[in-house]
Amino acid sequence: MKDAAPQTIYLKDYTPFGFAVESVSLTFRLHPTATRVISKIRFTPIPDASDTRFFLHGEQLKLISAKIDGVEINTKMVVGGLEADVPDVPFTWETEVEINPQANTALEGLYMSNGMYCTQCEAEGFRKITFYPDRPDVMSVFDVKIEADGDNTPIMLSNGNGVELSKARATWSDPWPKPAYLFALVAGELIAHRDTFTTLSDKQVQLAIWVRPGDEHKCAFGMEALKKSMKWDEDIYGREYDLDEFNIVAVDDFNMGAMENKGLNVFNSSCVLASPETATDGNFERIEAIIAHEYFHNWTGNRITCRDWFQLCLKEGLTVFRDAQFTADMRSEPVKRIDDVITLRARQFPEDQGPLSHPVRPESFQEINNFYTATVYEKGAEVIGMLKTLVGDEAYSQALDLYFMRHDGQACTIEDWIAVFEESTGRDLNQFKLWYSQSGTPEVAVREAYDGTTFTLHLSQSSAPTPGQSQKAAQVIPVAVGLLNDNGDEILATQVLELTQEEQSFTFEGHASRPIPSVLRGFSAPVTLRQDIDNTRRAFLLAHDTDAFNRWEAGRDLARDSLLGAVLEGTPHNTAYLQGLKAVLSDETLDPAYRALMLGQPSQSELASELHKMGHTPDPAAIHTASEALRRAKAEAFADLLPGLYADNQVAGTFSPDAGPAGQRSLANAALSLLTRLDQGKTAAQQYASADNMTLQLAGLSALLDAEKGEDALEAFYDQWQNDRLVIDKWFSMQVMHAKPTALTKTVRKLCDHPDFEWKNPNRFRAVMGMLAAHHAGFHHESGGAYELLADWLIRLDPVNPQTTARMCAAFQTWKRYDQTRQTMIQGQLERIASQNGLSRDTTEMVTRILEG
Ligand code: B3K
Ligand code: ZN
Repeated sequence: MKDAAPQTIYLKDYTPFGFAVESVSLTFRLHPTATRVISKIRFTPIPDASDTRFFLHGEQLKLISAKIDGVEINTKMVVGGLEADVPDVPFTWETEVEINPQANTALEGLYMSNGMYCTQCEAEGFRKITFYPDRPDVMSVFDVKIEADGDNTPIMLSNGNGVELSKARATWSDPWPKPAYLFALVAGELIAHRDTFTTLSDKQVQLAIWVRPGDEHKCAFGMEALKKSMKWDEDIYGREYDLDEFNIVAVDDFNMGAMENKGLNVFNSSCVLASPETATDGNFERIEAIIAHEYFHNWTGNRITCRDWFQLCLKEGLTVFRDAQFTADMRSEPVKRIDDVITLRARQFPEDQGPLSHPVRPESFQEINNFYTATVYEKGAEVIGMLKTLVGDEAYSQALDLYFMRHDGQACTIEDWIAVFEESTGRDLNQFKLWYSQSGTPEVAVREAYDGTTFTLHLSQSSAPTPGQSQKAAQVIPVAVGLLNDNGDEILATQVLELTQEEQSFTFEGHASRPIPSVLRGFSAPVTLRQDIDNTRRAFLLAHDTDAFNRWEAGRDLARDSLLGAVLEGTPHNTAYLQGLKAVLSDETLDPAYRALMLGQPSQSELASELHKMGHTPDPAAIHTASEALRRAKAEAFADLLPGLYADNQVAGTFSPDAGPAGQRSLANAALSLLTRLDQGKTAAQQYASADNMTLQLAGLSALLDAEKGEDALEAFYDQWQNDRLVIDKWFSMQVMHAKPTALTKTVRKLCDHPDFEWKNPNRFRAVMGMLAAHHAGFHHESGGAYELLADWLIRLDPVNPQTTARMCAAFQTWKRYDQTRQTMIQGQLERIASQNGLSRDTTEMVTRILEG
């Protein structure tokens, strides 16, 4: 829990720190319950600084001594840190503090995970390690000495280059100035999987992935991903690595995916460890992307960092955009785009359309950890994508070169970023900047007109009010459009229309017959599109659109309307959709991964949101029934096709996680899921029994659970994998995901009693509670039992780990979509959480925003 009382911080109040930090030297004497941290920091007062107060952040620290230039001084303890009288000339500040890593269950600062020392400092964890100006605009070089009892901690790592490494002592030096949030230390019994990389300028970098003994065989894929990322960043962005070594460590207890500490990336073990037997294709792809993401931060985040935490999207939006480009290059561009849009709609849209809505650059916060959101990350990346679309690829590249050249070594703002683009392109980006300050998802409505030669698209935009923003100004929205003729030939290649006003018309001359537009190609802006077109048109686009994204989107729209019709009017599922989809599935010229995505359908939560927007009150049970019915309808409509799809996409030979074979497996598994509805799990049982990799094994298990024939397989799965934590997480999740809506709380309660439900481990907690919240029909079951169960566990977790608790409160963010009874039940649970004594700042802020928004 935080020491500081809740306080709202505003972007407009930014003031620079009055002192520069020239150097930091830290000594750690590691001990599980009483680690000593000795700091020696060289401060220089900044002439004419507006704020001359010498305030250092510090939380949960026991101060042993404080000196200035070698002389003991008195300090004044204040909320969140200390103050002291300091000279007006450069001076050396020294403190010794004691901290207790073992007691640190919040996993922020220095903590212990299975006997291993580990740190997480972003955003404000360094203040739990020593007194320091813990703000990203204070950058310094760091030297670190680590001392320990060599038996338990033979390996001791920190940022930068290793200088002296012995059994009981290690010294590290990081020559690149960095903010404290990029500090890292790891110590414990670790084994390295090593490799090297030779950079553009022929420098050899030593690479290592450090893991616990026993996990060595799960590092090879991550290492390949790292080397590919290093190469890609040189090739595409001209960015070279800048230290002699690059270390990655896998840690079991971690609040998020990974952390880009300079030269020492720390990873949640689930985001780096993989072997064919234990990781699915989805895991492999995610690992590759996260390794790339953290590596890319070396330039977008570390060399150029953020002035303050309001600028978080400066590094996160850009780095997500870069990792998406990387995945698209390594794998398939349309498949990656579709995956990202599915995620954006599932995670960012609900955020932006509910009480937690905030701009990509927020203007205030109480707890910054609550703003590592889909809006900052994923919408932040969409904003970069739009900018690139608007200025063009070449101008984007030039602007990035200028950004790296001009701002290397600085802590920057969105204004700096925009200025680089304005200067290098000559374009006025004032209106574009609204994407950073205006929250909510704009809606773009499309109307068509044709007079025999001229085809016109009338576009209009609007944005619903969001918390704190009742009025919205028109934004600049790049709408990529192509035109097709009746035969499906492209008669106008993709063009970007710039919608800058509330209403605008765009004309296309010289069309002797009415063209068919394909609008918002590649999902060129994070908006919702309202296009008054019928199913015949959609079926045409599903069959012919030359833009792969929009072709998928046409199928998705058909599926959505079919589902909405079934929910609202009980209409049977749309045959145009089923026939069109069948043609796509049978088209062997199409990438299997793409065809697998085509087989998907909007999630139940997405349908609930859609119904809510249409003015209906969503009924989770009816949505569940309709979704299941559509799957069954597909199984029946494709009965003659499925066995062939399944058989033709079996991959022979040694397992490879590459996009090609992974795509085939995803199509075969999508076919299996439908086939199971026809053969009562016969094929699934065979697949489960013969699977030699986790992708096939888990898909087999999943299908068997769907067919209610999974009991034996579940038991066998547990017996086989009980010693592998990451696989056992899957075992927990699977059971929650596949529970019947009426049995969900019972299933989850039973799992919570399982001896392996180590609830203090974030991965395990999320495997169960995250899945509970994601099970739409079960979570929103009319009994309200799941609401209560989740609230019980959030109340239990909060004193242990506020960050993970607060994040999971978002499960309740959509509460106002539902009927009065459900709303009252959810409100009751939110109020119950809010009323807990000593509730963390993190959770208090989230619950308050959800209740009040
Ligand atoms: N920058 C970290 C996230 C830190 C989260 C702090 N609550 C990982 C990433 O975005 O790469
Ligand atoms: Zn990041």
